[in-house]
Order: sequence, then structure tokens, then C-alpha cells
Amino acid sequence: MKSGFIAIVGRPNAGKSTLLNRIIGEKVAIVSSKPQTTRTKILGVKSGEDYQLVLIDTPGIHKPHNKLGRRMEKYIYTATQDIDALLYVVDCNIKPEETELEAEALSGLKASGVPVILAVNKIDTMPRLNLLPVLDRLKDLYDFSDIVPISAKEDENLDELFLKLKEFLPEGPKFFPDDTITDQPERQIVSEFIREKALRLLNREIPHGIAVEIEKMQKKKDGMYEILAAIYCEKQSHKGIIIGKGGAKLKHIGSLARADIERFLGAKVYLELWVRVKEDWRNRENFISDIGFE
Ligand SMILES: Nc1nc2c(ncn2[C@@H]2O[C@H](COP(=O)(O)OP(=O)(O)OP(=O)(O)O)[C@@H](O)[C@H]2O)c(=O)[nH]1
Ligand SMILES: [Mg+2]
Repeated sequence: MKSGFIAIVGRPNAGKSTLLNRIIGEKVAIVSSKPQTTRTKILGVKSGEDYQLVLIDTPGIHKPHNKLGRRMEKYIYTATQDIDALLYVVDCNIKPEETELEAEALSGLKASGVPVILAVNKIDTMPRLNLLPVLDRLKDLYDFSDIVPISAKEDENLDELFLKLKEFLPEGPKFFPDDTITDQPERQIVSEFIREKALRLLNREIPHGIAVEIEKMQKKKDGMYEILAAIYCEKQSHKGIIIGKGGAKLKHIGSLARADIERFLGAKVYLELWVRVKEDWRNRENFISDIGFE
């Protein structure tokens, strides 16, 4: 029996959460085209007859500008302790002048002392010929144990990557029951689904200042769920944008989220969303803790 922990790290938007979902085969982490989508560490567990791979998705490595950012940094740090390997994900479209940022991010990970596997992601967006110079540039950034070009979105080379990851698992018993796929409580997943839709439908600086809190989640006698959630934003002017003309934007967020939540819970859902303003909440320690960041 082989089992162990591998953390998925990299800069924002590299495709870490997409990759986690793909390998696990379930959507446990939300994904968006906006950077800094993931805010905590998220465990995804894949079990087989003779192995258990525990992947830890992490927030993208960036310089924090507020207290939330510093919490996110802490999650990256704790996720990279006591693990068996690191899977570093980079977008193959990285510009030569951004190489230095990757080098910086990687140097911060050196202290963990574990093997680092490089996954060069999004190869579906690039002709093969253009990929070679990119791989050439990246290979000197770190003493990588392996380099695997992949497309998390189009499922290219993921089987090969998975087999390589398995090689880094030590002998040992499983940590979780076979049917465990994540460590996140149901409420957390539901609130993240709502945040994902808000991220998708909102632009500019609003997405970064959004938080979702489930205020009530109750299963009724008829099997239907009643869910009441608050979408927090940082400014009164943002509240109006989130609600939209005649409530249209909020309704759209709600209906997209409800479809996902119903699929996930396997039940009908009555979802009610509220928008609340909490000025500068990303710098309020207590609020950050209250909405579920340990
Ligand atoms: N074309 C293409 N797009 C991808 C691929 N993998 C991820 N994406 C897209 O890249 C964007 C970011 O994906 P995420 O999985 O949220 O990236 P992340 O690294 O988790 O981002 P943070 O949580 O912000 O650090 C999304 O729009 C994805 O659909 C890929 O292999 N090919
Ligand atoms: Mg992510």
C-alpha cells in the first residue's frame, strides 16, 4: 500500500484547482478566470486498491495586500509542511519577463525540502513547436524531479502525470476511508459554488472583495434544502452592481449556483441570496475568522 500527501502550488490562475478536480474526478474546488480564486487549502482524495493520493490545492502564490492575503499565504505554508512532494503548476503561456516571478515563488518552497514535480499546464492553447522553448526556459528554474506538460482542462497527459505522482508516495496505510473525496464540509462547498458564480458574473475589483456566508441550511421533511446565504462586498456601490437592474444579476448568480448545488446535494434547493456590505472586510481579522477562515 502506498499513500501520501502532495501539495499543488503555483502562481494565481495557473490551473491548480482545475487540475485537482480532474485528478479527483469530482468538483471539490471552484475555478474561475480571475486570479486568486482559491482562498484556503482544499484536500482532494483519490483512492485505489493499492494507493491513496491526497492532493492539497492551495491559493496562488502572490504578494499579499491585506489580511486575507496573509491568511492565504499561511495556508500555502501549512499545506507544504509534512508532505511527500510538491506539484508546481505553471501556465505555459508565461512570458519571458515573468520567469523571475516563478523563480521567486519556487525559491520560497525550497524550505519544504521535498521533490518538486513541474506541471506545465494549458498546452491545449499552444502549438507544440512553441512549447519547446518554454519547457527549455522553465527547466532551469529549479532542480525539478520531473517535468510533465499537461492540459488540465482538455485532459491531456493527466494519466501520465498521475502515474508519476504515485511514484512519490511512500509505503503506508490509507489516511481516509475509500469514499472520502474532500475534507470540506457541505456548507463550505455550497458557499464556494455561490462565490464561483459571483466571480464568473462580476468584473473589475468586485470579485476580490466578495465573500459568501451560509446563514441557514436546512433539509426539510420533503427532502428539499432551504439555503439562505449572504454575499458580502466591500462597498455600497458594489452592492448595487451585484444586485443588478431589478435584481437581475443576483437572480442570475442564484440560478447558476442553485443548479450546481442541486447536483451536488442530489436534492431540490430553495436558495435565497442577500447582499451585505462589510467595508474593508479583507483587513478585519475577526470577520475573516467568522466567515470560516481558520
Ligand atoms: N485552456 C486551458 N485553460 C485552463 C486549463 N486549466 C485551467 N484553465 C483555466 O484557467 C483559469 C484558472 O483556473 P483555476 O483552476 O481556477 O486556476 P488556479 O491555479 O486554481 O487559480 P487560483 O485559485 O486563483 O490560484 C480558468 O479559467 C480555467 O478554466 C487548461 O489546461 N487549458
Ligand atoms: Mg484555485
